[in-house]
Amino acid sequence: MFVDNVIRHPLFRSGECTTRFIDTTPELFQFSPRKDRATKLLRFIGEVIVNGNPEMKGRKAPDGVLAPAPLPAVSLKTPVPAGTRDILKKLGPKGFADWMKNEPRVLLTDTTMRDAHQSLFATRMRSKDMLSIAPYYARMAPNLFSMECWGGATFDVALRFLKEDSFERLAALRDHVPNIPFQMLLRSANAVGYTNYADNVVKYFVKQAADAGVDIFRVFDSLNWVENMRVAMDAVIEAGGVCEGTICYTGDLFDTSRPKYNLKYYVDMAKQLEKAGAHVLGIKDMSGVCRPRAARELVKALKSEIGIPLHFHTHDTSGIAAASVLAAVEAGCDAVDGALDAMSGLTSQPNLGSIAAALAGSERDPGLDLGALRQLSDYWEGVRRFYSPFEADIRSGTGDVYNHEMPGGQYTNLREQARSLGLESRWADVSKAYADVNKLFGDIVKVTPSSKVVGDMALFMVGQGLTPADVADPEKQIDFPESVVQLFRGELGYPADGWPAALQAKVLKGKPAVVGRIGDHLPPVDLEAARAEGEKTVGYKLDDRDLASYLMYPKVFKDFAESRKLYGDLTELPTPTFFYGLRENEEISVDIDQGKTLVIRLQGRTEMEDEGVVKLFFELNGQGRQIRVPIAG
Ligand code: 3PY
Ligand code: ZN
Repeated sequence: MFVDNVIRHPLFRSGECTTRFIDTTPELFQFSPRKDRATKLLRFIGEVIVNGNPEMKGRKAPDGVLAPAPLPAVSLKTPVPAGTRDILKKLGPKGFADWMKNEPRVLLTDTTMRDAHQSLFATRMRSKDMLSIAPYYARMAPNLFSMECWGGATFDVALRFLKEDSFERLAALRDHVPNIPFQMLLRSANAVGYTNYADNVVKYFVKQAADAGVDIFRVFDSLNWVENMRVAMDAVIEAGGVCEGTICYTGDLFDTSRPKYNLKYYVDMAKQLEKAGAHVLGIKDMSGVCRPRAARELVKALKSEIGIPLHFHTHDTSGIAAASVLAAVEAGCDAVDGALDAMSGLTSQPNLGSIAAALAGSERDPGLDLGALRQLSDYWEGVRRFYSPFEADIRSGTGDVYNHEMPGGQYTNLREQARSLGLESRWADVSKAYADVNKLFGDIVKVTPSSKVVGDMALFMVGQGLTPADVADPEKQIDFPESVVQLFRGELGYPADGWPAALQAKVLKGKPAVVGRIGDHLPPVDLEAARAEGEKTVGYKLDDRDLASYLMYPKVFKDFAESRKLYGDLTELPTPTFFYGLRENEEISVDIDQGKTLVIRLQGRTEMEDEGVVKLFFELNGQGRQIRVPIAG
């Protein structure tokens, strides 16, 4: 950069400069932000080429250069038509809920940008791949009920592993899609984290999410404890959002040996949620265990017992989830979730395009353009190839899900955790242990974060060779994982019937459990003090959204800020380059700052030079650039 400034300087060009030229020409040291960005990007790409993206450790990159995902043949000059969000804006949350109930068609949510990739490839989808297709959604699928595109694990993974700002993702998507409601998954008092936050932090976070573009908040509690949901639900209502108070479905309605999760359990909870102000009732079958018969009976019962519309969500881990969706639709469910075809099936949602086609022409025809859905799905098929190293090695649905009841969104992550502990070849044992832990814990709802604790314990048991009898044996000394101790202390709340007393005593080893809701014991966080502390940590001013991220994940946010300082904003890099680097002579273009494009080509490299450094030769917008990358030790 410095050399470029020298060469371009008029005095240097005139040949009239003296030996004092550098000392007397301070502007040589002023680098334009654009050039600085280019250097930072080259530094990142160089790092990936030489040392690999840390995310790829132990994974094999796809062979060959990956083709770009094909965009639909629709002009983006076409004006954005009015869509479902315009109805929401006009009617407000309550009127919108009434509208949902009165619609004869079934309304469809597309989960591709959140749950589908969370469940298929460990939440690794980058903003770039979402933002490229987003304006087409606005033009081609304005009648979608919503796009689930935020929350759940995406918040954390974006910051931690993709080095992206989740709020920036949301705001950019919002700019591209003004006409379809955005939906997020909110873990009540756990917000988008794995622990209970202070009530004022939850409220603050919800307000930022609503301001940045979330319209519909699917609020659930990982133990189905309505008391623990109220703060988040109130915050959503106060922020003007649609509050989808949600019951998490587990077990089997018709299994008389597990009467705990019977129809009455769900209807009672639904009534509590309606009373707590939910505009919509979510039925969240996170593991995909709600069989067609159960879906039909549940929807029928809820339809007759509560007055708010129903929204059904399931996963296709069993391979037959579409049957449950269709049963729910036939029983009168108002809205259902699916993932666009190329991102559906297995641990993801059932196939949205096929559901729409199956219902076309019926009285519940969702009214979507099937050709448009196909084109959007063609794009996703191309995108999915970018992420193949992150996919779990599963090829079919499995009835075993009815035994282990693992949430689809956890499946690939837990498999990943097992892999990192060297337990992947013992996956069958891990699944069996997961079911055993559920029984030991008293047959609980398993969804983030309670599911993570069950997963931690299952890995612990397999790793340590512990049987369920060992765990239950009061005489056998066990140092339980910290997350298990926290669970039994009541830090995530309580299941309706409490924890099994004997195991709780063994886990807590005499330590007291929290009485009541943990939020009642956590003092409010001084937000301005937290902002000051965060600013000191990262070395720059935090706006309200930064503060919300910092409050959720202080250490992750600090690491993210450091990555930004070193490499700049990486969002615009094509995904194959981000994960796999560039091959010799491969060329990419990266749009930075209002239509400014960098064309980057790798021309060549040296093998290792002295002191463990590799030199890379790039062409940047036609000019040669060298980057030296130390080989990581
Ligand atoms: C999440 O909380 O991330 C989930 O997807 C739960 O199903
Ligand atoms: Zn889900």
